[in-house]
Amino acid sequence: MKTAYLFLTYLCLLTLCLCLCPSRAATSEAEVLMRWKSSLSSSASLESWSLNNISNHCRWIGISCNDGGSVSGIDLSGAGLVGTLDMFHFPTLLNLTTFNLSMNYLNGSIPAALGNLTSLNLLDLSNNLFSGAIPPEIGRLTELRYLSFSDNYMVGEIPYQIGNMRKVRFLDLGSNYFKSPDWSRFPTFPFLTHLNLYNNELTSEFPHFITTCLNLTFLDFSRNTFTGQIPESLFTNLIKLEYLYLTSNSFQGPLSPNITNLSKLKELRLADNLFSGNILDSVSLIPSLQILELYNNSLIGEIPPSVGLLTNLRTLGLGMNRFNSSIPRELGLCNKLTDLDLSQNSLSGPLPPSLSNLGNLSWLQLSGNSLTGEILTSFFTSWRKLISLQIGENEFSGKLPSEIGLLTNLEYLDLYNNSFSGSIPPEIGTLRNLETLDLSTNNFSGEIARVINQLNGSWKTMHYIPY
Ligand SMILES: *[C@@H]1O[C@H](CO)[C@@H](O)[C@H](O)[C@H]1NC(C)=O
Ligand SMILES: *[C@@H]1O[C@H](CO)[C@@H](O)[C@H](O)[C@H]1NC(C)=O
Ligand SMILES: *[C@@H]1O[C@H](CO)[C@@H](O)[C@H](O)[C@H]1NC(C)=O
Ligand SMILES: *[C@@H]1O[C@H](CO)[C@@H](O)[C@H](O)[C@H]1NC(C)=O
Ligand SMILES: *[C@@H]1O[C@H](CO)[C@@H](O)[C@H](O)[C@H]1NC(C)=O
Ligand SMILES: *[C@@H]1O[C@H](CO)[C@@H](O)[C@H](O)[C@H]1NC(C)=O
Ligand SMILES: *[C@@H]1O[C@H](CO)[C@@H](O)[C@H](O)[C@H]1NC(C)=O
Ligand SMILES: *[C@@H]1O[C@H](CO)[C@@H](O)[C@H](O)[C@H]1NC(C)=O
Ligand SMILES: *[C@@H]1O[C@H](CO)[C@@H](O)[C@H](O)[C@H]1NC(C)=O
Ligand SMILES: *[C@@H]1O[C@H](CO)[C@@H](O)[C@H](O)[C@H]1NC(C)=O
Ligand SMILES: CC(=O)N[C@H]1CO[C@H](CO)[C@@H](O)[C@@H]1O
Ligand SMILES: CC(=O)N[C@H]1CO[C@H](CO)[C@@H](O)[C@@H]1O
Repeated sequence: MKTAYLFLTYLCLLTLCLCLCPSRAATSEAEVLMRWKSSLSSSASLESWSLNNISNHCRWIGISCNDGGSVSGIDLSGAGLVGTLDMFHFPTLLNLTTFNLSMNYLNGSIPAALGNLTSLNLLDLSNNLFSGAIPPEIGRLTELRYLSFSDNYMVGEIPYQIGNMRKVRFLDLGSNYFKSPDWSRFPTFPFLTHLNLYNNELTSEFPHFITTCLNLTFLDFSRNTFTGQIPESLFTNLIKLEYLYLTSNSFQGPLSPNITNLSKLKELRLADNLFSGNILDSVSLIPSLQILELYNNSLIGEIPPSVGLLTNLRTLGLGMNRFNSSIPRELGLCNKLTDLDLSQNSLSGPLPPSLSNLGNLSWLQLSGNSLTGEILTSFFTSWRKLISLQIGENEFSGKLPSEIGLLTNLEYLDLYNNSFSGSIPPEIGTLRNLETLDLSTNNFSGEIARVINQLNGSWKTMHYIPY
């Protein structure tokens, strides 16, 4: 009954509109939007979308129109929508240039008819529950500048038809289950600046077409299973790169000294791969670097004095490699460092006194080396921001300065398996944020129990703090 009544109302409105409304096309746009709305199982935010208001649809929430009163933009990001795009009638909304449905709960697959929206500039379907593959019809969207499917449950090969989008600047397919296509069918994208393929199931060698996208500033391949060497042409061609993330893949081989040519790099993240050789001399000549993550590779040789040239560094992660020099005193010039990880290498010699210049350090991990000598009082008087000090499994010796009590932010303290001697400074007992403490396997003497008793409730002890 109710449905029939609604249908009649609908028909009357339609007839009325044919005579009264500004344009028939506009009305049918409103109708198809209404039809989509009614297919959604949750659309509370779309209250203004109503049949009573059909002539007013350019002022509905999330809708914008062109001068002719035709829908040109839909932005319903974060609108709490639950449902699918199955009932979205694309062929009626051909004036759409921007379409943002990010951060909803939309599921099902992306309809092939999306390819009808040939005027589309911006398509953001990120952070939904979409599944299925990218329809090859996507290749009809030749005006797209911005495309994101990131953070969905989409599968299949990335269709080579994406290559028709010659104007695309921003392309984000991150955090899905996409597989490698035949990359050789991909052309160059002359305008592409941002390419994100993070966290997919891509298994090929480094796709060649990337090194022809000369405008790239951001490239993220992290968390895939790419293999093989990085092509030389990446370093010689992509000289605008500012962010290069290849973390957690199976890339291998030595990196070319020509990496220096990437002179605008701010963040270089290559951790968890099989890279070999030593590139520190080369990357030291990129003064814009702020983040350098190389941990868990097979890098060898010296940490060269030239790292001191990297005065903008905030993060230096060299852990889990085979560096075998001493720590150069020039590292003390990198005084913006907040996170320094040299753990699990074969570094030897004492900590240079210049490290007391690193007053911004929050995380210092030197565990698992063969470092010797004493921890200087001047370190503790300057490392006031330290949250984590992990220097276990080395050969440090001497007394632990009582100034350790100045490290009031300290949460993790690992001195395990060194040769520290003398009494444990009672000041450790005043470190109220301390959660994890390991002083075991040292030559400490004195009333340890007294100190431990001063530690209050929140701490717990571990025998070994894994990397
Ligand atoms: C029609 O839409 C406008 C703009 O969103 C809104 O202010 C108005 O309250 C709506 N009227 C009805 C009857 O829903
Ligand atoms: C697109 O908008 C124009 C007005 O700018 C209008 O004349 C035309 O009918 C619209 N096209 C469609 C398919 O709605
Ligand atoms: C889509 O909307 C979200 C949330 O407002 C915003 O963060 C995102 O930048 C928008 N997408 C584009 C391409 O503008
Ligand atoms: C979409 O989600 C609904 C529940 O909200 C579920 O019933 C339906 O099966 C899902 N559809 C697909 C294609 O996953
Ligand atoms: C890079 O993009 C700009 C416009 O943003 C364009 O003018 C230029 O031709 C592009 N450069 C290359 C090498 O394609
Ligand atoms: C570095 O690039 C130059 C061209 O700029 C090239 O001649 C040279 O062979 C490259 N070096 C390596 C190690 O590939
Ligand atoms: C080191 O990297 C390899 C290769 O990506 C990975 O399989 C392994 O789990 C990583 N090891 C650790 C301890 O993270
Ligand atoms: C460090 O390792 C390199 C290469 O494995 C080796 O040639 C060199 O002698 C080692 N240096 C030291 C100080 O052990
Ligand atoms: C901490 O870093 C800032 C820049 O981020 C720098 O100006 C300052 O000198 C550093 N502090 C110390 C104690 O080195
Ligand atoms: C302590 O480290 C040394 C190497 O410096 C090692 O031989 C020894 O087994 C370690 N002791 C314990 C208890 O882990
Ligand atoms: C008008 C128009 O372009 N219609 C197309 C919409 O998309 C479907 C599916 O790709 C096509 O079959 C139509 O021709
Ligand atoms: C074009 C360019 O800057 N090329 C430089 C790349 O880096 C090497 C050093 O590895 C220089 O010799 C080139 O001049």
